[in-house]
Amino acid sequence: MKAAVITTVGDAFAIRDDLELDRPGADEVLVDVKASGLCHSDYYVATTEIGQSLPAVLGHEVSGVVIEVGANVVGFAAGDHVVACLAGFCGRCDRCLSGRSNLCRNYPAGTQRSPGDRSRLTLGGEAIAQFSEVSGFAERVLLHQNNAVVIPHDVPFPQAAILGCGVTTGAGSAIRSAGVRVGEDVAVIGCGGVGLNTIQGAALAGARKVIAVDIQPTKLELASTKFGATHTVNAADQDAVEAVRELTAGGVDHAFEVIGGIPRTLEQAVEMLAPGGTAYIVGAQPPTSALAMPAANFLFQKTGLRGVFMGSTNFKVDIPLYAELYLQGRFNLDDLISRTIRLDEINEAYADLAGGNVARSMITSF
Ligand code: PAD
Ligand code: ZN
Repeated sequence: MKAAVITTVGDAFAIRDDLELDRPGADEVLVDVKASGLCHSDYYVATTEIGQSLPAVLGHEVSGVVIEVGANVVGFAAGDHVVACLAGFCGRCDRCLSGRSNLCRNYPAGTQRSPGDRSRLTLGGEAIAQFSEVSGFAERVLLHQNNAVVIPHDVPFPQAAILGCGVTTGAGSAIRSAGVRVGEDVAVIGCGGVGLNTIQGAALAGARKVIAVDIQPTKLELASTKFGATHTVNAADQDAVEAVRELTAGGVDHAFEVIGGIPRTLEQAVEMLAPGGTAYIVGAQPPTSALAMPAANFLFQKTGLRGVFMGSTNFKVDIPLYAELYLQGRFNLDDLISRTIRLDEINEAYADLAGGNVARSMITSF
């Protein structure tokens, strides 16, 4: 099988055609990949030392067609269109059984093969790490059934793929994690593939002001013309905190940091809150990233700071929901796809993402 492999942090993705993918185990679904999105998280893992086991096949934003299912798989059949989601769950713990699979106590082991079992992915007989239980920069993926969901045939594959991470994380952070309510004010710092979805999630939930903050005019334009931002702030030209406080007569109810790795923008998210507001850490933070903020401000401003993983999604519910809203014309997936590429163009496409030029590049040819 062909796939993009990372062997050393900081190296370019190497395209190889000699990987082996195992046959489906009892709970597994083998999928022919049709689209695979270039989320910033994979680039972050490829370029930052975070303890990821290597060599690995990265990629976690995938749609495709089921080829074969294991003996215990329920609800999937060959020919089904599916989306992968790394927010896997065991389905047996108290969290899962009380409808909060996003807080599964057995994540991620609950959907991994047991230690000692054959690795799902191998190269010359040696195990290759399956990043996020998906490894989507590949021709095929082998998923636990609790890392995949069936979607309608009429959602195009690139649009479907982004449901797996950019949408569940972005829109979910507004709708599920923050529970944005009608009339609340929201600021989103960072309008990439994830942040644009936070913006449209907040708009869908009925926010009054949805303020997009970025340093790229093209992203701000996209945020306001296609995704429901009511106001834009170019943080390269003005102080983001002052601008947001001015636009809202003193701060927002919810501020989302959707860039990652820059402690200053996280502080900005907290500083632009109204009394009682909450800031959310959505962007990925390296293990060394630390905040130094006056604790008393949280006390007297009654504010909070909260980490959000994958938009608190119960993805078996949320992905079909966003797919249906898309088919109804109420959720924009089309303008998230900046361009489609071949697997062997992955390094150039990530360089463009790092430059801030694209919302999402989608691999559609392998
Ligand atoms: P992206 O690179 O598409 O978007 C980042 C955006 O931030 C770009 O539009 C930049 O122009 C903008 N930006 C950069 N610097 C600044 C600044 N100083 N002020 C304002 N804007 C700025 O990334 P993405 O949307 O794919 O991902 C965003 C983050 O979310 C990234 O850290 C990724 O790893 C993380 C993520 N988290 C989860 C989760 O579960 N928490 C899931 C998926 C992705
Ligand atoms: Zn992602």
